[in-house]
Amino acid sequence: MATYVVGDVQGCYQPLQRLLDRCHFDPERDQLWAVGDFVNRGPQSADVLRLFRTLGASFRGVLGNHDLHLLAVASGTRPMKRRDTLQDVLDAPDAAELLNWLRHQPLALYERGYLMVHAGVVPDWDLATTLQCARQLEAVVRGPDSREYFEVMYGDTPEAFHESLRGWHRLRVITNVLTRIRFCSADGRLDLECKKGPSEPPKGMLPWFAHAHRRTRDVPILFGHWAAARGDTGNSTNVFALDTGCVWGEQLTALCLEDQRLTRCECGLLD
Ligand SMILES: [Mn+2]
Repeated sequence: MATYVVGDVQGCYQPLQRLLDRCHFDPERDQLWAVGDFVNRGPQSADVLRLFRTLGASFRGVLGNHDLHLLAVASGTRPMKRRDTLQDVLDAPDAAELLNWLRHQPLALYERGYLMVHAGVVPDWDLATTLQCARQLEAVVRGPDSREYFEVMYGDTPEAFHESLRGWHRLRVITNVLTRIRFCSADGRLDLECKKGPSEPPKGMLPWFAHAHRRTRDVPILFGHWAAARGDTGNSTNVFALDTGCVWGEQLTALCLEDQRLTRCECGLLD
């Protein structure tokens, strides 16, 4: 039995298939985990969702910012953006099943000693706080108030999480931490603008995983979202950056948890 954790697939169904072939992935025996952003920008979002859903108990995944965006668009609260490639999901004969499956995926997962999130965590969050915050957001995404939430989900404020935050503000900053963070300050202020690599932080900021006092530093963390990191977290250990820019013409990465080996597959969308 092996567990393969893949980076941001973003609708790149064919590279995903090639990667799984290369790993000799067997759904009867192995598990596939995905760090979020299953959909968008790539050509076959519906096929990716269908594959993941079909895997049933052999699949674990967390939602990314593009997955939440798809749910917002599908709920009718947000228009499609110019570069979105989500129409194949909305037009799919099984759209309702795919979207219902998607909205029941978690925002953070702790399993077999690994924490999996799409983007990251702030220094002040320990494992319990991270999971608690994720559960609060999941309840809303799955619940009767989800359309109301999707209307207020977008935005970069509040710039930091505080335990005293309530309501939509609290949920929005939780969303931004779990699905959008790259750089933050030591006291947890988010920079949601800079998309450069971890070695080029804005002034007063560090990559979220590089803060020395980060409360999750003893928990191995699997994450995606940061294509410019190219899988490289510098001197930071115990963090696994799995987005290697497949949808941008680079590579899709799978980490095997049992032997820590990386398998990569060229994007090759054009072949
Ligand atoms: Mn992302």
